[in-house]
Amino acid sequence: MEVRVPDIGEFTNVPVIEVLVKPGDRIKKEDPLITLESEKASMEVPAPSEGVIKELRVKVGDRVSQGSEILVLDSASETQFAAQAAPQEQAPPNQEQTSEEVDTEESSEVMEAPDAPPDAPLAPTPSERVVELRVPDIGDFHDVPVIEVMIKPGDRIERESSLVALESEKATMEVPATSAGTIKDVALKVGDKVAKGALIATVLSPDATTVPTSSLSSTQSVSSSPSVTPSLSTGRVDNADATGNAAENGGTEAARSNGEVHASPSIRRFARELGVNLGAIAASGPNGRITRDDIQNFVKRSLKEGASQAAPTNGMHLAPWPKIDFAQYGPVEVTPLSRIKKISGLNLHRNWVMIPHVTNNDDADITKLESFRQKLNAERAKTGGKVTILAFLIKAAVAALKTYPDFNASLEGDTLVRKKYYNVGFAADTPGGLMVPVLKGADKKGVLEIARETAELAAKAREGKLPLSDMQGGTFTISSLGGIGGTYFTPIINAPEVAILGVCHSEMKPVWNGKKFKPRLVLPLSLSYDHRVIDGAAAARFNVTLSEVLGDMRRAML
Ligand code: CAO
Repeated sequence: MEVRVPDIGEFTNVPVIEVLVKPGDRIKKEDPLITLESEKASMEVPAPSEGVIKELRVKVGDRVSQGSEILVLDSASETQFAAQAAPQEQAPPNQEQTSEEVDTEESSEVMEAPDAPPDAPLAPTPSERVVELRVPDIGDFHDVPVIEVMIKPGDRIERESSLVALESEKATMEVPATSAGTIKDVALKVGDKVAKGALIATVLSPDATTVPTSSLSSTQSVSSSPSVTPSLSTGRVDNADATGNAAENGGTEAARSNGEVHASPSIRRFARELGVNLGAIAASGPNGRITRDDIQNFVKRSLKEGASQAAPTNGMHLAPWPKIDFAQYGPVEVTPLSRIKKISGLNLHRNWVMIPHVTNNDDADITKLESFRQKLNAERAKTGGKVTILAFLIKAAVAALKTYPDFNASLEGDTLVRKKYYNVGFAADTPGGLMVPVLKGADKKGVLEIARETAELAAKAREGKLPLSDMQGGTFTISSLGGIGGTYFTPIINAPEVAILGVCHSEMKPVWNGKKFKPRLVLPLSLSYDHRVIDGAAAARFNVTLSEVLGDMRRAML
């Protein structure tokens, strides 16, 4: 069946601001399909019947009137769907639940309000008068439950500030103030049921002019339509700036969280179900409207932050990061971190915090290897293509990884995934920051080929031309600072790998051979490993094996 825009009263050419369904979605009768927003009201068009969405005929930004096509619904599967859906259908949230949620929210707002009004009732000054704020004509609705009270005695409100939210089966409505001033008394509480004319609050108003409740007439025609769910967002849509400014100028959190937000009824309902304060969410929708995605992203982020805070601090109550104005002690230069630093920083931080690192240091005697390398480079001087120690390190590391497969692995929960391929990443120092190109299939390549490829990859990294594919699939990483200096350091494991080899500058050192000290070229090795996977003994053995191979590269052929 073709689903069309029902009678939406006087509204024509109303923009579609949200499409809440997509082809393939199974929907129930009354599920919201799209949200329309005129200057005066937000409206959700509900499904006239249950079924499966076949095709959408509108997109965000389209303008529609009564009779415009919205989508094609396959209601043929209705019976089957109804049969499947029936047992899962949840009872609508009872009033008690809703009240509890909002009550909790409210009481915390009251507790947090820094300038809670004194208990004594507010009295009008000579220039003020007491104005009663009442529920306006809300169309066909009677006995509508109050689901949010957005004001409390002492609050300063603007004309059009939201006072209370009402929610019938068909609509969520926010009632705006018809007069500005200071709230004297609030006559309603969450859970009360109201109809037209019910007293909401009294306000001490310096304002002689009070907007008559009939200013909401444009919305009444919407709400009188049985097939749409309007939101009486008149005040919010028209006065978004004024409300925002009021909050900035010292409005309480409660006022900000309720007055500024702009969201459709189903989005408000969704937020309430998840216990999310809409005031805390950055809106990405048109006209500053909060979308379902905004809420989902907010919840995901909150869960992630909660988890990442809970794991490392483990109840240790870390002190907040010191905030110091460094310029007070002398001149400073402020530079934002590069994009690469920001990305690698996040990964390094996670890996450092989440992996129990241990580093095993050892020395390799590379005297013979270095003389061979120099001979090799002398021979190749004419053809070019220098071989650095890195190529031998990669070759030797593969030999050690084959001997100790747990180092060429990843931890997935309680399972160790040992990889039968050897892709060795190496840290490259680039102008933008640290990058880790990956040399694929290192076990199948000779030292010369490895030297050529690592030089090419490092050059691409420094030029910022390294494709993502050249940074993926690593099984083990080498971080060589040998060309720069240092003795030992603690490299951070490149998760989801379980070990990383740090290499520093080789030095000639006197080494005792059992009879006398002999000058040997010693290469310092620092192997960091994930202690959840690798024991200290295994790490020591790995380093011994690696040193033996570097001491005699013929072992790499075994
Ligand atoms: N001992 C002594 N000399 C060494 C050495 C070592 N362990 N390793 C390299 N060298 C020498 C090289 O032989 C070369 O000397 P010659 O020019 O005389 O031959 C010189 O140092 C420069 O080498 P290189 O750094 O250009 O080449 P490489 O293959 O050794 O390393 C690369 C390539 C990409 C790993 C390196 O350039 C680099 O970026 N290293 C920094 C890695 C890094 O930042 N790690 C930290 C990560 S954690 O923050």
